[in-house]
Amino acid sequence: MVRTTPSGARAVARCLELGRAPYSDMEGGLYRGYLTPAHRAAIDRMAQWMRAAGMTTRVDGAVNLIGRYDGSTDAPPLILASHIDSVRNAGVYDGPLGIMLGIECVARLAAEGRRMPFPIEVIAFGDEEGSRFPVSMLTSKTLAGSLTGIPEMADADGTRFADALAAFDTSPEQVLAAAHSGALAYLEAHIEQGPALQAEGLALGIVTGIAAQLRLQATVIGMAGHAGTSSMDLRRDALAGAAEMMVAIERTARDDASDLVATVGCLEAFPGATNVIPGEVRFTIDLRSGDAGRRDRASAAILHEIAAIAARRQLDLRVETVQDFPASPCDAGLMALLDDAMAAAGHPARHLVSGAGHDAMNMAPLCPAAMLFIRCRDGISHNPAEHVEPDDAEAALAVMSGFIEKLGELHA
Ligand code: HGY
Ligand code: MN
Ligand code: MN
Repeated sequence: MVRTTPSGARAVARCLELGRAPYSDMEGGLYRGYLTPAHRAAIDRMAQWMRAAGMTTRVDGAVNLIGRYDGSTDAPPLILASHIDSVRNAGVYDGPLGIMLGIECVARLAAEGRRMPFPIEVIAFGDEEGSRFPVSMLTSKTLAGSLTGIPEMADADGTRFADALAAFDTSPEQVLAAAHSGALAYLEAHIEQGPALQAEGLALGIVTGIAAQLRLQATVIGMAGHAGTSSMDLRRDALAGAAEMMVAIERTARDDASDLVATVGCLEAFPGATNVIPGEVRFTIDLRSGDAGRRDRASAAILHEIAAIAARRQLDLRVETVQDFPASPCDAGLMALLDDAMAAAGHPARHLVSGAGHDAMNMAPLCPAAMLFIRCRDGISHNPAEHVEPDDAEAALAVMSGFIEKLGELHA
C-alpha cells in the first residue's frame, strides 16, 4: 500500500524499497557503493521523494544529495542527514532511515503549510562506510569543510576515485569545493546497531558521544614456498603469523574488559593457493573506545605484541594508519532539546555512547551536532537481518518533529 501521509511507516517502507534492485550493486542482497549505478538510482528516487515533500534538490560536488525546505528567514539551515551508501550484504536501515525520517519531518511541515524560522536541509551523504574506496566518511568531512586533500585511491577493481567522480560529472577539485556555507545545527537519526535499547524495552535513545575509531592496515611479509617440500621449522609462513597476531589482537580487547573493541575485518593471503605457503598477508585492524586514551593504549600494546610475534617468526611487519577518528561528544544544548522532545512524546531520555561511527562525528567544524538512536531488533546491523519496527520509526519522527519545534522556538 503506497502511503501518502508523512509517517514513520512510510520511512520504513522507503528503506525497504531502496534495499532492492536497482538500488543495489549486488545480486541477492544489498550493497550500495559510493559513485555506483545503485548510488545514482537511489539519488534519483530520493530526489523524487524530497520534491514531493516540498523541497528543492541539488547534488553537490561530492555527490551528496541535498533537499532544501526554505524557512521564513534565510538563516543557516538545520541539517537532518545520514548516509545512503552501505556495507556489503547490508541491512536496509543503516543510513537510509535517518534520511527518510528527515524527509518525513519536512513533509509533515509542508502538509501543514508551515515554515520554520530557518531552512531545513535533508542530506544523503554519498560515502560513510568506506565500502568502495579505502577511506570512510569522506563526504561528510567534505561538507563540514575539514577535508584537506583527496588521496590518490582506487577501488578493488582498480577504478580510480577521480574516474568514478568523472562518471558523476564531478572531480576531486569539486569535492574539495563542496564545503557547506554554514548551518544552524545537525541532527542524525540512526539505528542503534546495538542491543541496549531493546534490552531495556526502549524505542529511542539520545547519543552522548561517538567512540574514537582507529583503522590500521597491517602487512605481514614471510616467504612463499612449496607446501609439500618445505619443512615446518624452516618456514616463514605469513598467514600462520597473521593468525597468531589476530588472536593476540582479540585477546587484548577481551582482557581490557571495557568498551574497547578490536576487529580484524579484512584479510588477504598471497598468492592464495592451496599448495603454496603464504608469502604475504594483508589485514585490517579496527580499534574503538569511547575513551580515546584507552583506545590509544590498546593500540600501542597491540603493535608491540604483533611486532614481537613477527620477530619470533622471522617475518617482516608493516602497519599503516588508514584513519584516526577522535572521540566526538554530541552538543549538550541540542541534547537538552532532544531530552525535552522525548519527554513531550512520553519517552524516557536514555543517554548512550555510540560504538559505531557516524557522519555526525565530522560535523563539529560546521555546527553543533546531535543523534537520536532507534531500536533495531536484537541490535543486529551490517547484516540483512537488520530490522526496525514502523512504530519505533513513528516514535522517532514525533521526537524529531518536537526537536524542530523547540529549535524553532529558540530562534523565533
Ligand atoms: O564503522 C562504522 O562504525 C560505521 O558503520 N561506518
Ligand atoms: Mn554502518
Ligand atoms: Mn551508519
